[in-house]
Amino acid sequence: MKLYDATLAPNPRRVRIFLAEKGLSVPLEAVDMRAGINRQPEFLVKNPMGALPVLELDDGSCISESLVICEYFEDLHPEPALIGRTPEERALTRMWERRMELEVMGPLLTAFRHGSSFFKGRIAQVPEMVAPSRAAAAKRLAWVDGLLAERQFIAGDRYSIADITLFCGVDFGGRVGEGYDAGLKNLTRWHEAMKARPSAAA
Ligand SMILES: N[C@@H](CCC(=O)N[C@@H](CS)C(=O)NCC(=O)O)C(=O)O
Repeated sequence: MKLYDATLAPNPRRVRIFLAEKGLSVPLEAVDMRAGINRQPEFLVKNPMGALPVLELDDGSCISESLVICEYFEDLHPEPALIGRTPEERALTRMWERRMELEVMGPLLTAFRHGSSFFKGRIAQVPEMVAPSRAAAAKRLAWVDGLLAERQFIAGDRYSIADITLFCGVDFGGRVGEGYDAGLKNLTRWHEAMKARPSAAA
């Protein structure tokens, strides 16, 4: 088994942090996104989307989509539960994870993709998408800040994959000029707590 990885990219980091929280270690193979190795025919056989991460199993089959890879490891190693122990816990965690991925990380990464020089020539950039995507991310982050006034973690009172997804999104945003409003005190407190976890080094 090995995980095709890219150190600075937020989606592969979701899986690395998930593994670290589980106490698991999987061999990593770095893929040079800048050189476009993930878009070469050899890589597209592993993931036709040309995206990272990809988990290659010993029989050669390949699993992509960060969330699905994490679900696979939760199935193999249920403890500590990062998705949930009961159907209800799992449903609620997945609901929050999807919200963090689709409603927060999504617009944040869209703003980055359409505004950054890294993506110049890699995608058809539409500069007009930057401002509304940024505004959408900011609105959602203000909402999350309000939620975090009354709870310690995104899905409630236990750390979960929803925290991992949001953490990878906002941490990456901060590194690429898409940071959030410093006035969001609850979000800042939560972010500092996430950074302090040993898994944040992954
Ligand atoms: N939905 C996918 C998204 C994967 C994705 O977009 N990965 C980015 C890195 S964060 C990527 O590989 N982009 C390829 C490129 O920009 O060439 C997942 O959750 O794994």
